[in-house]
Amino acid sequence: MPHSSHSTATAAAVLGSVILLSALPAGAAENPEEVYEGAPSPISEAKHVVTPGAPDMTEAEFERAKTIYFQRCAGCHGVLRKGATGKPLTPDITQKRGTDYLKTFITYGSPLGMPNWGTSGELSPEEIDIMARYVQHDPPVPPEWGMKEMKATWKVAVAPEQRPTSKQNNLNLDNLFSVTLRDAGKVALIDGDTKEIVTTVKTGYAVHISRLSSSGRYLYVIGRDAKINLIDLWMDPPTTVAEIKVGLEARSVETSKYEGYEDKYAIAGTYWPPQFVVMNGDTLEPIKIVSTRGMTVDTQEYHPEPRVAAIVASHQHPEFIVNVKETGKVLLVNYSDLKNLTITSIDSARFLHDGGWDSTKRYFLTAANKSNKIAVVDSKERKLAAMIDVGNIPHPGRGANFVDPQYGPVWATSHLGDNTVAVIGTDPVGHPDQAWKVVRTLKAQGGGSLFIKTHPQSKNLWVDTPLNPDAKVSQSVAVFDIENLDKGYEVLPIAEWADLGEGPKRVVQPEYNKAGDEVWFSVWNGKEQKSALVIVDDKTRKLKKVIKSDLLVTPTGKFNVYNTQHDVY
Ligand code: DHE
Repeated sequence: MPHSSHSTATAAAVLGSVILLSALPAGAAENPEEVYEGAPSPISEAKHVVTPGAPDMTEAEFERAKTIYFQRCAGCHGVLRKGATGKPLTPDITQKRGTDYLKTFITYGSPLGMPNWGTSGELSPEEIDIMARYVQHDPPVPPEWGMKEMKATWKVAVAPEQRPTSKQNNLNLDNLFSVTLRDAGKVALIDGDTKEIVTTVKTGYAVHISRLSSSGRYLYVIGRDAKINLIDLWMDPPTTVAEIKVGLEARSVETSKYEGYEDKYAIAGTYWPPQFVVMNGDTLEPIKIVSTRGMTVDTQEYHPEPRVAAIVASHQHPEFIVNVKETGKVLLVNYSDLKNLTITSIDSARFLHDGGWDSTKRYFLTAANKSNKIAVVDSKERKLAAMIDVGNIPHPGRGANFVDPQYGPVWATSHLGDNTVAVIGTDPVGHPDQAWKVVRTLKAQGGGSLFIKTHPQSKNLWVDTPLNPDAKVSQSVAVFDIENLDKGYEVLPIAEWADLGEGPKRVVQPEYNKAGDEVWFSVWNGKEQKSALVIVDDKTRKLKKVIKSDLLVTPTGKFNVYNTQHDVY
């Protein structure tokens, strides 16, 4: 066995699995601040640290490593490197491994998911050397971000009383799509009827998700840098009316949907600092900040960095349902009395990530990804309904609800770590024997799946695989016939249809239009390369339209207004 592969295998065995999620398309190595001239990233505000026993680094090398770590590594390993989807990388572990060993590991990656940063060309040998030394030092701790910092970044560009009292544009808002233009620090609003780009709106860097207010008037967009834009869809064109930076790194935003609280509150969860904040829905004024630091569900040890992952709004109570990744707790945050706040804390398992509602919107199904489980929260009774064993690293996005011809109402997730789709019964009344059990396991194209989707009007179940190492698989999508699930899947060559030339061209995140007769895919290429959106006719599975434009830089998530507003998936 050649020396390098031997070292890689050993390194993988010791450091274990790390997930490829933070791997970006080639060309995505830019400093976020070059792209988005917003507030500095947490790492640039964290101090230079020198740790006994760790190899020397110049201040310039340390700065460079901080930036790389934050862009490429923190998503999986955590800012404090305590580990989550990726293994812990604290000096007590890394110093024992030593620089050469760590360099090999970073260069070649691991079969279990650590990207091959060296052999893929994404990091140079010099950068790998810097990173191998950097992780042997204590992690620099970024500053906290409290009410004072939030208020200092909070701007209301158009006060609620100055906003229009009726819709000023001719858009069919129900079928508008908010599309993340990841590396451009923007979203594109695309008319789902004409397929025209209506406008682009400058946002935070690498927007993660868009969500709608209960009425559908306001669009909330959150960047990885924790900047939120509140966009008024009634204006012509839709425009940012308020913004705030709620922390240094974030992934989730949601709005109050319970009767009587429509459009009243918004909530955002942050990765750093580990906390969430409840804001006024129409101004983003921060009202209440709650830390998530605390004990883990299993070993009941203190965790200094429990990051906020997915958040959904309850339809049963005036509550936000907040996934806390590292402690494995689901928090039901009751917003009916923010001064005397009630939070129900439900123990599930580590590390909570994404999830969505069952078709009745009573049960929230969410991935505890490194436990290979789906937790089911009964939002009505405010308790855990079930913990279900599924495949390797479930990653549902919001999941897919449909009626299985044999087992009745089900919800499905695909997986990052294997090629399976777990189909789970969700009807405890009509199908009690199947409820909260995996009723079928489908085999799709491969591992590296992030999102799965169907629509109540559709008979298709779409499974993407953007992080599969085989380009043929990452550039195509699998589609199952819901009425004939045993028949296997058809593969559609989405990236080939986009006809873009060079690049990774990952096909990511199926999203339906309002009618449920079209499904949209992003063909996510490098920042300097051409990307596109590909629209497929859902009935015929034939290409309907390719949207190409110089404006479409690195499109990833797409959020149809109606479907997002009403939790249709
Ligand atoms: Fe995501 C959803 C976190 C990498 C695109 N992503 C989510 C959610 C979380 C999350 C917590 C659920 C939010 C909610 O519902 O409230 N994502 C993370 C990470 O921590 C991670 C693993 C690593 C990182 O460094 O960010 C990560 N995500 C990615 C990507 O690489 C993707 C493909 C492109 C990107 O922007 O970085 C990506 N994530 C998305 C999208 C959604 C999402 C499109 C919403 C899907 C949906 O249909 O709801």
